[in-house]
Amino acid sequence: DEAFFREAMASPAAAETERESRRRLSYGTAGFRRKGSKLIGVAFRCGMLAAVRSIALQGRATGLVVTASHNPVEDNGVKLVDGDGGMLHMSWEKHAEAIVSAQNAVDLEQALLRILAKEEVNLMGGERAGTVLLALDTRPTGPRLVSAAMAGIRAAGAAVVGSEDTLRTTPQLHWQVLATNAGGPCEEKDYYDKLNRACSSLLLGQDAAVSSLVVDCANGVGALKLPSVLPAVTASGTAVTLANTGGGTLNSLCGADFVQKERRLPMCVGALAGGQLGASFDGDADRIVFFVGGSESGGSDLDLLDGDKILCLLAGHLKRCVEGLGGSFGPVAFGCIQTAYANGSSTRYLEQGLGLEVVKTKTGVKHLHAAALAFDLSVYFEANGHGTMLFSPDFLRRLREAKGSGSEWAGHLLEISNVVNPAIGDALSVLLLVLAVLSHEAGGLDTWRGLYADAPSRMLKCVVPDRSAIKTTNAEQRMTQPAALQAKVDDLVAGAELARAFVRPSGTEDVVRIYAEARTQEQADQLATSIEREVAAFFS
Ligand code: G16
Repeated sequence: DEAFFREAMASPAAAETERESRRRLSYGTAGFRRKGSKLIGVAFRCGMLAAVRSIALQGRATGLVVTASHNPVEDNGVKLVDGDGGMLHMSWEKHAEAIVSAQNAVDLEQALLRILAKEEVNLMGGERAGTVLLALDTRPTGPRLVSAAMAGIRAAGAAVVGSEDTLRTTPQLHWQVLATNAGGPCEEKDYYDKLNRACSSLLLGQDAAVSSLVVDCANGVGALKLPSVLPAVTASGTAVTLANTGGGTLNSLCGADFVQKERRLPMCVGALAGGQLGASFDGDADRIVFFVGGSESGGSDLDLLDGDKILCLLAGHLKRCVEGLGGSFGPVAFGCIQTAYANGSSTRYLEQGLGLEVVKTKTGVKHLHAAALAFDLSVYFEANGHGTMLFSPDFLRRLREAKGSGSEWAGHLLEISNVVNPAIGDALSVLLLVLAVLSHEAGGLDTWRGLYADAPSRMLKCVVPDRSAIKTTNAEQRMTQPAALQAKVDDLVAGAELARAFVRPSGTEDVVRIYAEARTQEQADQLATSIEREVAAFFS
């Protein structure tokens, strides 16, 4: 399609595309990430691909979000949202890498032609009516990247919904794509209405689980959006204070990633008095962790309620609801999905304490989400606080029938499903879910904190010249390459008590991640540090 390529190459972003994308980038755990100033060409090309994907889906909307989530403020990223509201289908990731790595206009044209042929997309046919929804977080490089993405979308002949001002949390954009294609209400206001209605009905007549809550917004976009979902929470008696609302640096000494990895209170959140609950979002509000106690200077007094603890709270409540449905409801396939980072105690609690099925996948919500789809009802969480629950369409239909026949448990589960973001992990939705579930669970916050004691663990990261030298297997729990490094890890693990450890390349940062668990914190720290030394030595 000559006209299409002329238009693409004539756009202002196209020239930069050629200069910027010399290096081979991989699509990674959650899209392309690097310094925001080096992403113009990537954004332009991803705009094109999002448009082509929408056209390939016969005009169903797709999405493109400009964010680097938990990464530092100077980074940025481009993440594509597929027609079902989830992450870009994995079979298209290689297409994204092919067009981003093309070295010049001719390569780009050929890469696009190959994608069009492979996916049998005819841009000259009657199927040109693609639509791409856009969003960005609060990073300073965001608006320029959105402009480039818009040029790419238009060059590929699709319509753009959104602009350089469309600040949204990443999960809001995922939800909007899903809702648009479902043909229902799909504006930002509709997202708030849905959450608020369901949350207020879940909290109606309940005593608030906590009287006050401090939310660390990581100086990100969540700070702008959180107040819109708080009416039911505050009406139920929980006073909510927002911290790190934009005055400081994004994700710096604050946010979910900082709190989970460092186990320290985020800045601007002083020691929490009398068991008061805190929560931290990450920069684009797709992750949340909770905490009690602690001090900004660190220390062992921070009680972290991470993604694993959230999963256990929600799974326990859902299990009781399913039991409440009774035998006449019929069997319910109920599963929990975790990654290798899940604390061993949480997996034991789910399997042995609750008797639930646990599936382990590779890191990245796209993998957890895919595994969760196999169940009628499922909850997936990464330890870092990224997760949600899924209700299959057939299970929802059965719940509606049961509610029609008077089942209060079915009605309650349906209300829960309305607070859930079915597209992706969502900090706003999970915050409401946790508060609602706590208010329904005997013992509330104290019981939640005491569900299990975390096995001592330590996570470290090591900067290496080429993280792609590491290849893994078995949900990333073992390295297939370099085999010699895995052998060293095996030896070190064998030398510690109740230990396990793994090494994997990050999909979002230029680092290798190391995770170790052992009987004592000292042993876990030592094990992680020894492995870090081996990794550094291997790459030196
Ligand atoms: C992204 C993914 C998460 C993943 C995280 C860390 O999070 O969406 O599923 O756990 O990266 O990935 P890695 O260890 O490969 O760097 P976010 O919040 O940055 O989008």
